[in-house]
Amino acid sequence: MAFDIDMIKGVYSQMAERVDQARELVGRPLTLSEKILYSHLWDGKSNKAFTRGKDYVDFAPDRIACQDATAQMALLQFMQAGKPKVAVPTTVHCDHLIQAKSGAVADLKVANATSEEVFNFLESVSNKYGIGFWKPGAGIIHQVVLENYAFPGGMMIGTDSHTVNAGGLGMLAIGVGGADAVDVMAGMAWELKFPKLIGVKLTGNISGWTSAKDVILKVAGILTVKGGTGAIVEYFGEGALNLSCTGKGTICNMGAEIGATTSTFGYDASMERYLRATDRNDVADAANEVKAHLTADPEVYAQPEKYFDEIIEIDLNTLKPHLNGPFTPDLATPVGELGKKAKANDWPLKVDWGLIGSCTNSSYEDLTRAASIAKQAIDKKIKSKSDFGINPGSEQIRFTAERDGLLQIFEEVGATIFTNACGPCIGQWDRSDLKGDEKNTIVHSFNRNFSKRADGNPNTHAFVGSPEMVAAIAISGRLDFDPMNDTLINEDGEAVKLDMPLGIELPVNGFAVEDAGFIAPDEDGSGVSVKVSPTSERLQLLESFQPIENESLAGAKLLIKAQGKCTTDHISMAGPWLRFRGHLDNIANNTLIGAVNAFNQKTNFVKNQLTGEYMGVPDAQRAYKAAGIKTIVVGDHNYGEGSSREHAAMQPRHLGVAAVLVKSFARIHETNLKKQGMLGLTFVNESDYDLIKEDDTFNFVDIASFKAGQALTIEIKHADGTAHTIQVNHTYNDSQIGWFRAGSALNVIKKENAA
Ligand code: MIC
Ligand code: SF4
Repeated sequence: MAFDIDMIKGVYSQMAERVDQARELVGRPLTLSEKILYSHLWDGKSNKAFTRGKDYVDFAPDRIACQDATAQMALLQFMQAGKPKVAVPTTVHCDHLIQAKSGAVADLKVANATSEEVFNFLESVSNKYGIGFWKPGAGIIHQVVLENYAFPGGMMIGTDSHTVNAGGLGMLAIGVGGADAVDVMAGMAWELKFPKLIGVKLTGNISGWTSAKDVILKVAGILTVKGGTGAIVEYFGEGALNLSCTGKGTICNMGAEIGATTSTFGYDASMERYLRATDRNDVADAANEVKAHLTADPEVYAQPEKYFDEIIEIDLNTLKPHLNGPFTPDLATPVGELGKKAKANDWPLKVDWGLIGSCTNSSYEDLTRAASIAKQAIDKKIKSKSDFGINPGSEQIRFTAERDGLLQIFEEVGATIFTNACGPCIGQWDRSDLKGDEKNTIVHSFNRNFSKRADGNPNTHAFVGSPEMVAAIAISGRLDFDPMNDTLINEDGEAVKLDMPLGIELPVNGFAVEDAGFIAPDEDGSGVSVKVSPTSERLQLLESFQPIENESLAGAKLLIKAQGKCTTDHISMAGPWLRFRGHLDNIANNTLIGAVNAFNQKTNFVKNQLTGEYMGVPDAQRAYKAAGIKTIVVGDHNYGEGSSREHAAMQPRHLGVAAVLVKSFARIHETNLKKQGMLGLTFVNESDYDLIKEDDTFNFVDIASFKAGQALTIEIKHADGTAHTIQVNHTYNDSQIGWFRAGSALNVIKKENAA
């Protein structure tokens, strides 16, 4: 039986009425995305047809998922909200804090010891507030959610950008910062700008070496890392029907890499099969009863150009396998063409590691397809030239894969089976084959490949591909290997070719597991005490942020002008810093250390305007803070791309940064800044970015009349006595301006609860 089946049935029981009403209001057939959005309005019934990309709308998500690295801050905030229990079903998953080193058993033991305090904290807070707890080793949040909680037509938010994975099961699942999750946990509405809609029509059929992963690698190449911003991507067409449910999950998962709010697919037979295979006949039966509402109206897919803001068509018959990278997930290259490109760009051709796993590609089907390649290597006597690492997506997948002999195949080619956790995907990887920062190449089936992400080495060139392609490339040891055309020399000196991969969608003998790793909360958790040691270096209770007063903004200094890509990994690095995710002051010591200073092209080396000295960004910022001077951060396009981590907003806020002024923002990060009571601003004229000099001081001329829909004016004073006055845009609505005035959104909740 499924978790929370009554909640799911409740959603379905209202769906018909709400969808019909919305259709009438909008006056035309509806896309699936619109059906889910309109059936999850906070006010219940809709009374207005919303304008996409413009109207802020209050929604009522059905559930929340958090992972250990973001849950700490989310729950520390929730603890301040003064509520006895979470208002909607919520789960916490321990997956980010487990380092991959020697193998699952040993690594898990080490993680349980080193992060004991954090895991205990999360378990006890979960128990106290009625939150389901998935312990370390249970699996990666998004696979566990897909296996247990996702349901067609539902709406979920999660404190992780890849929450969107659940679109594979026909949900609208959206990544948010912890403060957004706290609103919903506290029984309040969740606000989102009504998204634009991108339709992706899939024609033909996937076959051979091409896989679901290649669909999203291709889409990423078309839309780039910011092309999906503010939009939901809805996939449809005969090609969609022929993809497995977990394959759809892979496609939706990596929608985070194009900045999309989320991605989804209409309910179909593949989803029904998956629900039944994961012991949720009850959900499948309930979904079947409201089937028509769990996909778009037929007119929409017949003439998509009339209903979507943008249409992309991909012919799966001709789609080639891709490898994307290095350093950005949208640099898409068909496999056969990569050798030339690598040589031209001086990317190392020798591949040192192949890593299979991550929330994106760690399903049973993924493991079978990759294993079918590994098995050929054994049978055809090809010795793997690279090291191999595997992270299964969940204990259920791992247990089943072991029973079915898949893990043994990987081990036979020399792979290390790591814990069912994020591992190298989030820099939790003790990589021992490199001495220093050598230039090298790795291939993986993850979603992100930003600089330093997997191993902290800026010279590691990481390429993203499907698990089976990763297996083939790793076995060959060469980035320019094309398994569809090239041969490999085996141990007998013969030239042999790899046959195309074969996968098994769902285990023939069903899934099995002994201990899935779930701990249900107490019915009444009021007696549970949550302790945070005042001397802990891992956890710190939060103090309310003080509002940023208008006067304090006069004479604000430039902290850093960041150049080029500035993702949340650059603003608040993961890897070794994950250990401080529950301690704001300690993690603030990594603030913006990865951002490139536009004035000297160095990282973590900025001028402290008070002394003229160059120093690390956090050090300079702490000096401004001590002097009571507010600062601003200037950035390029898509600032804050990547993760949902609100640390990227809370740390600068904690250290006294008042405003972030950029060419454009990634959605989640912009909201996170607003939630924490900061100013997130964009240049009206992008070229004004070039006006900013190293010694600049800023005056927020008209901040006293900060209003929705009205640009602000900033005076930039240069050291030579000259000045410029520029206009900056913002997207704050009235209640978000209220957060700024109160110091944070949480301060507003606290005030309301106290009243
Ligand atoms: C990621 O993939 O970058 C993470 C780590 O899962 C993040 C969340 C985090 O920073 O904890 C995400 O994608 O939101
Ligand atoms: Fe974990 Fe990587 Fe997925 Fe983020 S993208 S949830 S780090 S597996």
